[in-house]
Amino acid sequence: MTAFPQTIHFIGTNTPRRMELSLRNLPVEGQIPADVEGAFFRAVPDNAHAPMFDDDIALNHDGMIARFNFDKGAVDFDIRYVETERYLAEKQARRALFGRYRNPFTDDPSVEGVDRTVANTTPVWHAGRLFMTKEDGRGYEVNPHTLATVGKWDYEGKLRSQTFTAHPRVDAQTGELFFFGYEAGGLCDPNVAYCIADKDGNLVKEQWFEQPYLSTIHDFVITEKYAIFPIFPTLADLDRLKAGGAHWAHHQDKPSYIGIMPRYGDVSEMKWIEGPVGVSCFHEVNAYEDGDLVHIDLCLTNSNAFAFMREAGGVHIDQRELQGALTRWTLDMSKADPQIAERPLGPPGDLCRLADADQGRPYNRAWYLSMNPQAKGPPMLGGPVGANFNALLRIEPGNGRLTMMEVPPGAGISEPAHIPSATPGHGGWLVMVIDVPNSPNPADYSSEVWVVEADAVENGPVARVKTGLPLRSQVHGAWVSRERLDASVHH
Ligand code: V55
Ligand code: FE
Repeated sequence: MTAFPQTIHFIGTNTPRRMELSLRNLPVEGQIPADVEGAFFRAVPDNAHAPMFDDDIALNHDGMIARFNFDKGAVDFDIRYVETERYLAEKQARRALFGRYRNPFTDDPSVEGVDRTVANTTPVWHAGRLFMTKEDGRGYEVNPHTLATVGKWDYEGKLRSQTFTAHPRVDAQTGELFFFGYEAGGLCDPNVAYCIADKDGNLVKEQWFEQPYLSTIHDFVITEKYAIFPIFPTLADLDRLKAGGAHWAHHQDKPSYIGIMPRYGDVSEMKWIEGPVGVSCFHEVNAYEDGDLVHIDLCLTNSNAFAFMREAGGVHIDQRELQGALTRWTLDMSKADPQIAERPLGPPGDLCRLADADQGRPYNRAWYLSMNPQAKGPPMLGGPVGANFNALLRIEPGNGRLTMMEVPPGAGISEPAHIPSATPGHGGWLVMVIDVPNSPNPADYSSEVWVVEADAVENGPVARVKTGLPLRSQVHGAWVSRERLDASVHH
């Protein structure tokens, strides 16, 4: 077998593990709260084969679906590959056949026309079904009980878009799924599909619009009235792809934009508002209306957070020199020509989470990951950008109140999921994976799941679930309650 390269995409918590396994009754320290009853799903990129190119990146690795099943205080762990068309083709060949991240011109000719998506970004639950998503293709449906791949999901043949975002938004009050797909008509197509599925999972609306440039639209946000598409100047180029180059290059000299339209409206009503130059954001926290004002809270940086997207654009900023802030952009929609008013809300960071009930509505708490300025030693290597976060922050955006959870020296934190509590007035719980080093060897660590009181993160975990294994880094995760799992379409 060919060796894996020793770059930031393959070391530390990005060390290839390539193991499908099931473990029952993991050791638990502390007490799992009764509210924590259901499954924590994680999307884990972990390439089954050594890559065709040594400059391969973690975003290009085969998606695995992992599950921590919390069953009345006991915890079981399972992880399996999503059996995408690409995974199955390479499994049969026993080697990589797909080349660079989102560049089909670098593939082995034997797989021309085979779907390239790796379904490695976000587990999405809607209307009794679980999907593994990646923004360059359609979602793959996965059986939430067996983790077997059911197949590609196209809304019973109704979906026209060839892509489905890894960041759809569910309105908790209506149960609707709001989603989009960019490059909707195929590679480097400027069209974006904006879609709504009703609470029962029927596709009820799909409209296409053109974006001002060919940007990577990783996330979007809704309010009660609006659908909002913040876009940033990290752009695709077909000629660069044909020459074997990168899909994305960051343009430090180009503006960002916000596209905003009524969420039940027509795409012809879209307003494009120019924003600051050169900035980047992968994840919005939330948005909501306050009279005519629309607040959009986002994890903003002064350049793209991925080194390979900066370098492809000739932007040379060291990862540690990146600057940013949790930022609020406010629009006054009573104006004919609304402008962005910007103010910082909190320290820089990413992988923000919200209570499901707060989606698109006035809210005053969110969680995200950041770097602890007082941490001892360097961050744990690994994760999508090559270094893991080591602080969990809880913020009250309305008043700036900030609390922090620390981890053991050298440990890394993956994105948490929020679990509501059945007790009135209780703020619920967070679950997340913490990778704790065992030795100075960056591949030698043990992964744990911590359960933390959501409104008292500074107290640390109430329970620690020990896998005894070094698990590979996830991208995003999702919590699904027992009630929802019991009512799932597949059993
Ligand atoms: C991101 C992740 C992706 C991707 C594009 O977090 C952007 C950002 C895991 O895959 O393909
Ligand atoms: Fe994301």
